[in-house]
This record gives sequence, C-alpha cells and structure tokens, in this order.
Amino acid sequence: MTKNESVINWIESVKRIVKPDNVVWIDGSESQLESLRGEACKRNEIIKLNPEKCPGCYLRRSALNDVARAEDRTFICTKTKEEAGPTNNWWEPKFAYDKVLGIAKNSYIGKTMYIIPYSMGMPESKFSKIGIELTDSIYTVLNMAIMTRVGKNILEKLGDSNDWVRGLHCSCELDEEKRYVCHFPEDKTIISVNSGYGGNVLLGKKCFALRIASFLARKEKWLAEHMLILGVEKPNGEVKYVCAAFPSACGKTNLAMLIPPQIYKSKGYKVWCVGDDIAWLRIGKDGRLWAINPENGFFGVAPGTSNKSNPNAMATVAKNTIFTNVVHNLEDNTVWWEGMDNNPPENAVDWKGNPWNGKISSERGAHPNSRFTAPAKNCPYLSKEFDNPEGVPISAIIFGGRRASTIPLVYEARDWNHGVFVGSTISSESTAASTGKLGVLRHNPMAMMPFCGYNMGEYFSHWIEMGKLLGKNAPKIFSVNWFGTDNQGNFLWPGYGDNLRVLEWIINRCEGKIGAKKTPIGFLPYEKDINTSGMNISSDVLNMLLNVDIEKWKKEAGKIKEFYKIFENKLPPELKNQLLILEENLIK
Ligand code: GTP
Ligand code: SPV
Ligand code: MN
Repeated sequence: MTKNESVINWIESVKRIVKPDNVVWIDGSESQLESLRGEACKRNEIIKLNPEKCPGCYLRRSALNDVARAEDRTFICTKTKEEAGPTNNWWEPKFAYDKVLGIAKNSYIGKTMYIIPYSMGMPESKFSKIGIELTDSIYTVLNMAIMTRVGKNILEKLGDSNDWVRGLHCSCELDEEKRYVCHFPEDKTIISVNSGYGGNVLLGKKCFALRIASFLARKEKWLAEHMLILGVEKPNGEVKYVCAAFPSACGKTNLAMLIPPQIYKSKGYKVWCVGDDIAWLRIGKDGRLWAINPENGFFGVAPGTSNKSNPNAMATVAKNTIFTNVVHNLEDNTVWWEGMDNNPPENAVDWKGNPWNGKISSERGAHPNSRFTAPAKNCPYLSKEFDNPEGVPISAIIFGGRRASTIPLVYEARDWNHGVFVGSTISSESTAASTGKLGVLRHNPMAMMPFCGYNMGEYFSHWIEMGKLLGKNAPKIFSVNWFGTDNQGNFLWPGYGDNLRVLEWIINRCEGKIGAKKTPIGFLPYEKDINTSGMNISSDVLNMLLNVDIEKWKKEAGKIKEFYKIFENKLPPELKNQLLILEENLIK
C-alpha cells in the first residue's frame, strides 16, 4: 500500500512484538468494510439489525468492565513529569513502553492486524493531520471508518513524510487490571491495551485529536479543544458560528444538533451542525479565529436521545450506525434505550446480554454511557461548511458544565483573559462517560482536564497567549449552565431547543446590539433580553436562573483558589489576577 519507510519500519517493528497471523490494510472501500462486517457478525462481535427498519446498522455489546474511558489508566508519557503536569497521570517513556509493549507482546497470535490509515480533518485541508492505527478488532476498524476519513488516499497524501501519529491498539484479554492508554507526545505515538471502548481505542479521537494535538498546538500556536461547533442562521440568511466546551455527557451533541423552537423556526432561524465533540482552532489570514471539526462522524450518548429531545440525532442514527451497549429488541431486531420513548420492549436483551423485559424490569436496559457511532453526513442539519478545508469563523466561545446551583444560565466574560479564567474554573458533576463515581463535583478546565496532553498550567498560558495573538479579533467568551435545579432537583431551564434563546442573547452581545448587567462575575442578561415567547417559564424562575448568589460565589472563589494551588508556579499571573478581581468584586 505504501513505500513510506517510516510507515513500513514502524509496522514491521510492531509486528515483531505482537506477532499477527495476517495483516490487512484498510483501503477505505465499501466492499472491504462490508466483508469485515460480515466477518464480525459471524464471530458474534456485532449483530446485524433489521435491514428495513435500521438499514446498515449493527449492535455491539462490550465486555461488562469496558464501558467508558479509563481516566485513571490513561497516561501522558513525556520525558519529565513536569511536562505532563499536575492533572495528568505520568509515566517515564521507557518505563511505559516496556510496560505496555510487554502486555502487547504476542497478543495478535492467531489474529489479524488491521492497518488503518486515517486523516483527522479533510485530507485536502492544510489543517488536517494523518495517523495510522493498528488494531486487532474489526469493531474498532468499523468505528474508525465512520469517525475519521480512512483509506488509501491518505497514504498517497502522506507520501514519504514522517509526520504522522502512530497508534497501536491491542484488545488482549480486556483485563481491567492491565488496561492502559499511553500517550508519547514527543514521539507522536499512542498505545492502548486491554480495552475496546470508544475513547480508549478510537485512537484518532481523544488520544490524537485532543491529547497529542493539544501538545502540537501549543508549539504551532493553535488550539485543539473538546468543543462542538455550530452555526446559527438568522432569518436574513447570515450565519454566525460559535463553539462550546462542555465536559463529557454535558450536552455538546445535543446543542450541536439543536432544533429551534417553533417561534424561531417560523421566523426562519436554523442551526447548522459543524461538529459535536472536537474543534481545531487557528488564527486565519484575516486575523479571526477559524475552526474545523477534525472528525467525520458522531460518537454520541444514546440514553436520553429521542424524537422529542433531539430529532436530528434520531435521523442521524437511522442508517449505517453502530450501537454499543443499548437494548436489543428481539420483536423486530431493533434497538432501544432509556429516554427513547415510553414504550420499552418486553422481549429484549439488555446491554449485558441478559433477557430483559422493559415493562417490568427495575434495572435499566441500556448502559448509561451506551453510544451510537454515526456518519456525519447522515445529519439532516449538517453545515454545508462541514467539509470546508478552511473551517468556519468563530464569533463566540462558550464554556459550560453540569451545575445544580451557583452558575447562572448564561453570562459573558469581561474580556479574553477573564474568559480564560471562566474556562479554567469550569466544574461539573461527573458522568457515566468515564469510569468512577457519578455526580461528584470536580474542576474540569475548558472541559479538557482528561484530554490535555501537557502541563495544564502551560495550557492556560497558551490560551492567554492566543488572546494576545488574536487581539481585537478575539471572540467573546461566555459561560452557560443548562443544569440548574430547584430544591426538588427539577431542572429550572427546559434546555435542548430552548437553548437557542441563550445563543441568540450571546450573538446579540457579539454584535453589540444589546446591553447587559454588570455583576461581580461578569455581564448578565437583562431579563427582557432573553426571548421567552412561546415558552412556559415564570419570571421567578427566570430570575433564579439569572441570579448571582454572592454567598455561593464566595464559596466558589474559595474552591477556585484551592484548585489553582495544584498548578504552583505554572499558573499564569493573568489568572491569579482574575481570581483577585473576582474576590474583590464579591466583597464590594
Ligand atoms: P460526550 O459525547 O460524552 O462528549 O457528551 P456530550 O457533551 O456530547 O453530551 P450529550 O449531548 O450527549 O448529552 C449528555 C446528556 O445530557 C444526555 O443525557 C442529554 O439528554 C443531556 N442534556 C443535553 N442537553 C441538555 C439540556 O439542555 N438540558 C438538560 N437538562 N439535559 C441535557
Ligand atoms: C467523551 O467522553 O467526552 C466522549 C466519548 O466524547 S469518548 O470518545 O469515549 O471520549
Ligand atoms: Mn466528548
């Protein structure tokens, strides 16, 4: 497939370690993928679903212990610990190579090595980057073929260059105790052993497009971020693009695929999806910030996705989609998950592979982190700029998390550095997207805590530096929180489509069309500027959503101060200063 010596030599060196029986190059053709699907079905690795009701769709049940990213087993292996920083697990590279290659040794005996050449970003784009993943899992091949641009043409584009990211995935025994995801950013290499779960093994996604890419982005002066990208089309046809960083399972896919409420629809508003998870942002020739989505598909949370909450996502998963760890409805060989509708199947198999009757079972049928892998082009509202090699110009950056209280529905940062402060102080309740306890409030700066490939203190400095480079072209920065609750734990804000009302306020602010209330934490909306028409929300509730509770914020500032300590002398002075400003504002 290629004469590239760096590629050939690396593959040969890995073959000597893992010892595959066969080697298959993935050429990107539909015929090859179709024969792999057939083979995986024969081996019971995937199940072909009803070809009439879900054409081209498959179901996968993972090992019971392998359902989410393993953050405590994910390592950044840089020469020094300081380079990885206080928020990453660190291993010395030689130690890490010995450890994981020791586990990988001989693990392909009796198996086939699949070689996947892929591009993150449009192959034609100068922003894109190439990777090659070796895997022993057809499920991984099929997912990568949806999530990235895969095939022969990528090798042609690579030519004899040595500039590509090496990825090795070994399923091994799926032994939790020997599960490791190791990144060697200095060698542009990723090695993942003993897992089959998305973020641990689709090496183009979090491992490359965030951890390795963020490491490169600092050097090359751009940003690799855990962000959705969307365009709001106004009635006059003008489209404004924003990107938003929320932690895992906090609403990126849903916001990216937002369907406007009726009163907006009838005026002619549309929302276009450019990406739902990752953005690569660069300063364009015109000095503005431009974003591409390096992915080619969606790896989305299934539970809660319904024709009511996200009809766009439902349309996206209607064909050529892989479902992982959802319910198998045996009546008609389709799938189901909690929150899809109020009609769970009776004759079904749950995500664990056990018989399941949704009408009487007290246990859930789909895993809370069950997922769909669907081609981007299935999305009815995919932006026509999705494939634009230049990306889209960004007017606003939004940060958010899952917070029951304290953080208002929306506010605007005073300037770039304040915005970086706001991003660096995101905290969110933990979700099922990673292993560990649920619902624990944790700091997750820029939603990148699990994904930053170097010292996060330096990452903050890089953000400050990007603001200097952008100067007056810097997008405005906002904070949102869809998850505020009342005393009974009910959400105060309906969310989903109604989030467009908040986006409209954000865009109006970017265009300088409306004023805002100056508060100790930043600019908050005047109630009248949030369009609530066609919505059933009381002025009291809106008040609660837009309230800044000074006592709670004093506690928040205390927690930020505590959190910032871990960065020691790497914390940029600009952020220290922003914390001082917040503290002063709160006692004024
Ligand atoms: P990752 O793929 O893990 O990065 O997640 P994500 O950020 O794309 O999250 P996603 O959109 O899949 O949403 C995760 C969960 O949050 C789902 O259960 C949604 O139903 C819920 N959710 C999304 N948007 C909203 C909202 O506006 N309000 C409320 N209350 N819940 C929401
Ligand atoms: C996330 O956890 O943020 C995801 C899913 O988007 S994964 O690809 O597993 O990281
Ligand atoms: Mn994500």
